[in-house]
Amino acid sequence: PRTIYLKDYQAPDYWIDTTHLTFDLHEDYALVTSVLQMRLNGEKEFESGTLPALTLHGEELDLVSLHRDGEELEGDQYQLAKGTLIVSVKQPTFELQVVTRIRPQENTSLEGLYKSNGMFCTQCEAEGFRKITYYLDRPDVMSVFTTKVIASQARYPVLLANGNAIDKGELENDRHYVTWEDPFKKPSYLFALVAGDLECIEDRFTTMSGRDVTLKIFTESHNIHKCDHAMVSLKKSMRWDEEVYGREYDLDIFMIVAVDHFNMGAMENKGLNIFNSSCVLASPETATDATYQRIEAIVAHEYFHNWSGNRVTCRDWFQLSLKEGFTVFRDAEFSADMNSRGVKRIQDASLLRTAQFAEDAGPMAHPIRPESFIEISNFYTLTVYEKGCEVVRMIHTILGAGQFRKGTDLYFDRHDGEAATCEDFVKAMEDASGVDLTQFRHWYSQAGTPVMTVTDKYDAESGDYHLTIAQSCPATPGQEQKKPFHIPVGIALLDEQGQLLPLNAAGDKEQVLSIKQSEETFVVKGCKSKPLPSLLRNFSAPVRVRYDYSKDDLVFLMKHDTDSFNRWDACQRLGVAAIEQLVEQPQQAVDPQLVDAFGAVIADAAMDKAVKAEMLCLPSEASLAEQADVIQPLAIVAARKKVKQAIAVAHKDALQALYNELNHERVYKPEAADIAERTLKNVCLGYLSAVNEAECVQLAAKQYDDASNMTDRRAALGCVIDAHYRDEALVERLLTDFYDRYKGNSNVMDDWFAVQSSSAELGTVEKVKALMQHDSFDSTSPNKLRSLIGGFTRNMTHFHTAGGTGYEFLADRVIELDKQNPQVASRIMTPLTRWKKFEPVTSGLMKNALERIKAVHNLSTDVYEVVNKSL
Ligand code: HT7
Ligand code: ZN
Repeated sequence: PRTIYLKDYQAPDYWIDTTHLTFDLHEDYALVTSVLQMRLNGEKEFESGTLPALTLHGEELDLVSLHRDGEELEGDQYQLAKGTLIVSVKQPTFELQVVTRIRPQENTSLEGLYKSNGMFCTQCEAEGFRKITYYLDRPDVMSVFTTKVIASQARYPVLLANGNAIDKGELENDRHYVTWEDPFKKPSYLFALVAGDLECIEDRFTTMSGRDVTLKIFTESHNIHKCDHAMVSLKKSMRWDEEVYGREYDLDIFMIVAVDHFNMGAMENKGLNIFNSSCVLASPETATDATYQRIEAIVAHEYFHNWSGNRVTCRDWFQLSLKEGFTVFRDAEFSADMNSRGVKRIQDASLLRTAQFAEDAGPMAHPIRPESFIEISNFYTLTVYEKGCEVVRMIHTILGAGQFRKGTDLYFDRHDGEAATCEDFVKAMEDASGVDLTQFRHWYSQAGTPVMTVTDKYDAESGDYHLTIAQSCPATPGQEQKKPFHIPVGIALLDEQGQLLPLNAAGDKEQVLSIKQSEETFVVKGCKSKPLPSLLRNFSAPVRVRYDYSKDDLVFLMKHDTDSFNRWDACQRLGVAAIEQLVEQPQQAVDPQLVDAFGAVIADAAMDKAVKAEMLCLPSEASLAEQADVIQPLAIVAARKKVKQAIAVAHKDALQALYNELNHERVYKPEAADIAERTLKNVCLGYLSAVNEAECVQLAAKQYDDASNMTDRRAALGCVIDAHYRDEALVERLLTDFYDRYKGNSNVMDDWFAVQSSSAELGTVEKVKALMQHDSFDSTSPNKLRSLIGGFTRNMTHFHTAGGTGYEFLADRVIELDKQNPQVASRIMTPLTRWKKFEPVTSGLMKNALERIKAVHNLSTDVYEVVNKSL
């Protein structure tokens, strides 16, 4: 496999002004006719008098015929080489007609045109369009598309593609057609087609300039009652993008289609978003609060791409974070405005610190704008998306909201209808604000998580307080030395009463420092006693902070800090310290200071319930593993469990009282205040089920039986499964009951598999193997694979079980799956790539599993890249 480098980027030799596609869909094949108006790229220099050959991308295609300006081409005028069709050219502008035959029914990779539950659908990002027809399948080639879809009327009454429907009619043999025209130029990765027996809900939206837009959400008829939340979310997103970014929708119709077999969450195809059904469908009985919020966020994300991604797209795939990082930032701000801002920040920072920091410290570490790749699908990463979002957020913090908005306006105006780069985005920000972002650009080119080491000194005589911030960044593959970053660091100082001190002559009590040197000192005058610093407030930069907080300091911050992120972070630090202590010395007692501090949080009636629920969650096993120098999986599980049990036993009465207070019946609404109450109630239930008493597990069972919504039922099921007091008959009863209730609902069944495979109590490798044989398991469904196999890889107890059987099992699945769906195979093996961080015996077993994968012939580029970079 070939490595592709950013530095080698070259503009294309030809443009495609218009693309006319005709899809003739049949049960065992599809015929695709593509008519392209081609034009030489006049801005490039070619040897005088010659026209370069046209090299089109194409994979897994049967070429049926090829015409240039109406003339059928013979074998000496074109060449089929691996992955390309090379055509000789006679004129600078010409028409090319290509007819290909493809087999969507046999397409298990879910890239290109494929079938899911009997319907045809497409996934073209990043390089799937080349599995449909020969094309310049690169994002800088933008074309105006017209698409005619022909299929059986009885089997596929609904025929959709991008843009507006301009023609439809009936044909012989019960066939019909619809023609769609998308007036906006777009790259091939935004192409979409759907043909199926679908129903839709319909609504309307009036844009800020008064245009009327039709909104439709399509799904199989049995799910039609589960689309309302997605529709409400869509309308909220459309209004928000007008109000916050001044961006208006541009077509007459916006459609969403839910499909069951999908490699990722959703796809922003122009005017025709295709969604994993798990990211659209919700009803109170079948979806949890978390699912409701996820749907709202993903609907918004894909809708926001209409500007950040579609109207302004990416020049090449190295610029992926240009659209993804920016759009994640947009959807995060939207969710913060719709729900609890503080909690959204905690959740996002927590994901970043747990999973993205791990990626940045692993063998696949890359900058948000990678410099090379073998397989672009491997670079749809937490780094490109979530760290990319943090980089945009830092620009927002440095510029301020007003200047940032001027920057985005300029960016959209300047590059509308173009394929842009990350550099274009930063330049627009600079030009609009006058702020120099020269040094800030290192965030785009350097990988790794910077470490900020903070020390301080107080001079009682002068009242001067010195805060020194030093930064460094660990080496990452291919990048030994790093230049200092421009880091915005939010700070405040707390006095002995917990009040915020003025930081400067203007009396500001909070400030964002712009740290640019390897070491900088910041002085605050007039402090009557040594203040306590609150650092990196609101998680103002994606860095690790090292400051020697005592436990008393952390307890103080938990109580007094006005920044909810830092209150939560203090709680996490205290939890990490207590658990790490037990990892090293398992016989020791649980830190009583931690137990008391958690008791104070439980008792704090004034605290925001949503934040309180977050604060009461101990650091996850994954986050503890990320922070460990050497991961000892079973010791982490045992230590965390011991701490949870100690808190639960010490505060059982208070937890029970809080649970009772919150446990009242009401009509289900996925609104912030209600979600906060349910979350906190279920956190209490989680602690209570860590108490080794029958009445505690009975309480969870009662909640399960009485539940009127999925949030409460699912939480209770998890509590019973992992309860300290073991009642295996009850576990069995509830798992069977859950199955019987929801077996007709594929998305809920995903969770039924995940709750078992990820359980420390149930999820043995034997159990997972048995579940793979279950009637409801479908090995062609990425959702099922992610639930069952992915759930198992997150199961620290059994995945890392002695002897390495968990690793062997995963290696077998990766090898098997690679032939069927390389994208899912390569993602699912991620946990093995972290082998170097584990204690030696475990590490060796993980490495063996990777070596076994590496030895397989004909690996996909996806798995090849990950396995080779990991070893
Ligand atoms: N832009 C979309 C990316 C995506 C994707 C990438 C590779 C393979 C399958 C895929 N499905 C969707 C999703 C997004 O970020 O909005
Ligand atoms: Zn996206």
